[in-house]
Amino acid sequence: MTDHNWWKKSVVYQIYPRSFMDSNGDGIGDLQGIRSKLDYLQKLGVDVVWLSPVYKSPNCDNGYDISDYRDIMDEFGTMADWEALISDMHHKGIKLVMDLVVNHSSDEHAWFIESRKSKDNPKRDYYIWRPGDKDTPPTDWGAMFGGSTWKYDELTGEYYLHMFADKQPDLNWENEQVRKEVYDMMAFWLDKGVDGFRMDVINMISKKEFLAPYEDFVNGTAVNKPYKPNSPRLHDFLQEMNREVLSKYNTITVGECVDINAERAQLVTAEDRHELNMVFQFEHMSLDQQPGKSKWDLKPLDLMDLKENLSKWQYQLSERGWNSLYWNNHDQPRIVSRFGHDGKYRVISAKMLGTLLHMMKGTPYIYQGEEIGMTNIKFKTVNDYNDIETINMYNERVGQGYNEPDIMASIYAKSRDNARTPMQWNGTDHAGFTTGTPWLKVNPNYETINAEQALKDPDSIFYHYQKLIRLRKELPVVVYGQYDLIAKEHPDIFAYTRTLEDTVLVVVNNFHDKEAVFEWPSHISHDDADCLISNYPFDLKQDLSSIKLKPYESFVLKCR
Ligand code: TEU
Ligand code: CA
Repeated sequence: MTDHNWWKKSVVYQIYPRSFMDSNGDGIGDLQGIRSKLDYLQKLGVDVVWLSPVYKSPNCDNGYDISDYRDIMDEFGTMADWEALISDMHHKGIKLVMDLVVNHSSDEHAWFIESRKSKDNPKRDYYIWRPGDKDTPPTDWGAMFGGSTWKYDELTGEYYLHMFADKQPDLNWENEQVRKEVYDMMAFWLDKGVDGFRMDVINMISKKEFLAPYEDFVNGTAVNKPYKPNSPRLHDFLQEMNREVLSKYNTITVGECVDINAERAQLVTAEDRHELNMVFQFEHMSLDQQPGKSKWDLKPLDLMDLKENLSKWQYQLSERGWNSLYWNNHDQPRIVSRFGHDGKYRVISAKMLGTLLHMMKGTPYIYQGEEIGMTNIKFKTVNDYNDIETINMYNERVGQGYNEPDIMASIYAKSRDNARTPMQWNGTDHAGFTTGTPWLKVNPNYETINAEQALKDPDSIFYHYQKLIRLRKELPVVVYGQYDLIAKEHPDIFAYTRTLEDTVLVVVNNFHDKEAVFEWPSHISHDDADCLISNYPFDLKQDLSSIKLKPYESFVLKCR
């Protein structure tokens, strides 16, 4: 019988292909490189790989600007390489999720090249065009990578909408033909064997509510509203996509949703609504920024905020809907540098963070290098950075008179390139990532932090993650158990229970670099407690009613 809920029991590993493994010495990771590392992924035990975009792209945003949705980027290889990759993966029992980037395309996509040509081009309406004079954009909306969301195109004297870079024009989802093109393209990949999609900023696709119709601009009566993601029409589009494509295949789907709250996420992921399996949401990723400001405006994390936030999502999606669990992706800084300790307690704190996340209810995602505790990067000058968001912010803030050290401090904490330095495979030149010159410099700590070293050390973060993945497979309570926050008021400890029938897991994490005392909850018996995983040797014979925790100590006890 086909198991349609396999994605609830799965662990996903994200690969950012440009930085994973280079097979031909041009300094850029590629498909054959990934193929050569499948044994490594199998050893870790992950079920699914999510591959960031590998389609044809001029790379203004490293593949998130697609110029042909049905072909492979030359730098990454050929369609034959891709076919060999998916075939090898399937033989090893690993599923493949592709990135679906359909809020926008590249301005070099054939559709946009046509759309630009004239106001009556058949593809004009594939994108969002509005009249306006050269100095006054149609709305005052700001783009995610700085500046206005509107770019004036001399050719026809109109503006097109781009929520991200100006080389990423937004597709017009109100156009039925556009939606059909997208669904056909999805079927093309599903028929080639892909097992699902991660959908880039999928909750931004609907703009109708906020943007006056074209005619009103022409008549001079246009009234726009401030743009917000999550328009109600999102659900219509997702249900249509499900009906037209997804329901015909056995897939895993995860929608990247910026600024979504738990109530709306529940609507997107409730099984009876037939939209998506889960969303990738960002609330916990904004707890270390100043409220109302941008991610570059730093603020230390307060553990109480994190406990409250992650618990809210656990409770809200406990019965209806499903969570994804993550600390990292290609847009976020490295978690051990961010919420852990990347000096003396690097290994211990990375294990603690892994346990804290993987014992929760939901589908965990591991981002390449997280399993060996890779850290943030500090390049000396902005010239060593590649990321468009980082560079645009730098220029904008220099223009606004910020001082250089403050800007660099923001970059060190939050630049997306923290996640994008090449994967550290071994202690040889360029971390064994390439024999050439890497497209982005390798983190100099590769001599001590690398996969080869991790595989040799039975106490490594790698084997800790391997064990966390195995526990999920062995114990239904990890997949299905009810979540409850305990030690709620403790300022240093993040602890919770997972309960399924008569099994209770007690998950205890000291989040800080000092000792703390965990008082055992009186409603749970620890008489036959068994330790499933820990980051220091755990003594079961000690008095469990009050446990003294070392810095970043973490353990999971199974009780009944
Ligand atoms: O990211 C969505 C997004 O909103 C990002 O701008 C995110 O908020 C930011 O990177 C955090 O600093 C997705 C992709 O994951 C990202 O890589 C792309 O650049 C973006 O969409 C446009 O496709
Ligand atoms: Ca290469």
